[in-house]
Parts: sequence; structure tokens; C-alpha cells
Amino acid sequence: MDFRSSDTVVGPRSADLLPASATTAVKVVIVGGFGVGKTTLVGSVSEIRPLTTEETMTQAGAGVDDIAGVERKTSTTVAMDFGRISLSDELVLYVFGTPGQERFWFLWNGLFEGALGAVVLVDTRRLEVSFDVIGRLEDRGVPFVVALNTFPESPAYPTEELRTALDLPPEVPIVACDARTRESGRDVLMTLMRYLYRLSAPPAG
Ligand SMILES: Nc1nc2c(ncn2[C@@H]2O[C@H](COP(=O)(O)OP(=O)(O)OP(=O)(O)O)[C@@H](O)[C@H]2O)c(=O)[nH]1
Ligand SMILES: [Mg+2]
Repeated sequence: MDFRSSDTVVGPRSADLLPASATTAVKVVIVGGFGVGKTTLVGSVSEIRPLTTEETMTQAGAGVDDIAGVERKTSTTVAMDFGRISLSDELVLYVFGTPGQERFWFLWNGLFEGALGAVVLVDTRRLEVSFDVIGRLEDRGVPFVVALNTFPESPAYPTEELRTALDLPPEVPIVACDARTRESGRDVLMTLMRYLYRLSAPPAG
């Protein structure tokens, strides 16, 4: 899809999608278990009004939606989140958030098409919801960084303890963040871009 062609863009004007100075546009995906803050992160970093596909959680989801630990949550992503952020004058990131609930995970295929990397958002109070997500990324061979979203009662584990618990290789960056603030979300995306750059750079020596 050519974001510059106004004919093909439905919704925001094409100028909203790609600033004139941008020379590189990169697609990244935010993944994570149910209710870890993916939609919040996309919304806080985006410079354009984020596109979200949130639906109210209803009684129909009772017994299907696992709300343990996130009892106050009233809505959930059913297709995707979309936002845009300029990390520099030239570099623009298109940020796609995935649905957290397993019954919507079949949508991952489309959301990962053309993506260079991913952020795994983790709620350290509910580490177990991250295991499958990380496994699926590894199966796909998509490079990722891990961002620990800080909630008020989040236990503060030492990073290396979390690395072991999540069975992450030593090179995968782990950073703390607050998905509600733009600066913090931006730092996470910068960490991902630096990591992707390191992976693509030829080894020194
Ligand atoms: N305290 C705190 N609350 C947060 C943070 N991030 C998100 N929340 C809250 O946690 C709830 C879940 O956030 P969402 O952004 O909807 O989570 P999600 O991962 O998109 O959820 P699904 O799409 O249903 O998987 C919301 O009520 C947010 O306001 C955070 O960093 N700190
Ligand atoms: Mg969501």
C-alpha cells in the first residue's frame, strides 16, 4: 500500500500518514498478552489520532475472556491498533498493536506482514500471559525487545531474573516503561530500532 497516494488512503489525509521530510518508514508491531497496555502504548506514542478497534467486553465474554488481574478493564482490542511516530525527521514508524486475547490471534499473520520488529509488552504481575506470545515471535523469527509496563503494584524483579523467567536470550533488550506516557513509549521504540540496527550491522573486527 502506498501511503502517499491520497487515492488509496481511507480515513486520515495522506499528509497525516507520511511527513514530507520522511525518507524511511518502518512497520513495527506491539504484542503482548491480554490487557498488558498495548492499546495504551500505541495511543500515547502516536502523533496522529490512533486507529483503534476496541469493543466493550460484555457478559458474552464471561468464561472466555480471562480478566483475572485486570478486573477493571472494560474494553478489548478485537482487530488492531494503529499509530504513527516520527523518531527523527527522516524516520517514521508505523506502529501496529495486536489483540491480546487468544481468540483473535489468527490476525497476527496480516499484522506481521512487512514488520521489521516487535515490542513485547509485559505486565510483571501476570508474566504467564507473555509466554505464548514470546514463543510465537520466536517461531516467526521476528526480532523483538521486551518492555515491562509498570503498574502500581508491579513487583520489581531484577532484570536478569525476568530474563530467566521469560527464557530470553542474553542479547534481547529488556526495558521498563510506562505505556501511558509518550516519552517512555518513545524510548521503547528507540530501543527496538537500535537493536534492529545492531542486528543488521556487520560484526565489528
Ligand atoms: N497503571 C497503569 N495502568 C495502565 C498502564 N498501561 C495501561 N494501563 C491500563 O490498563 C488497562 C489495559 O490497557 P490496554 O491498553 O487496553 O491493554 P491491551 O493490552 O491493549 O489489552 P487487549 O487489547 O485487551 O489485549 C487500561 O485500563 C489502561 O488504562 C500503565 O502503564 N500503568
Ligand atoms: Mg488493546
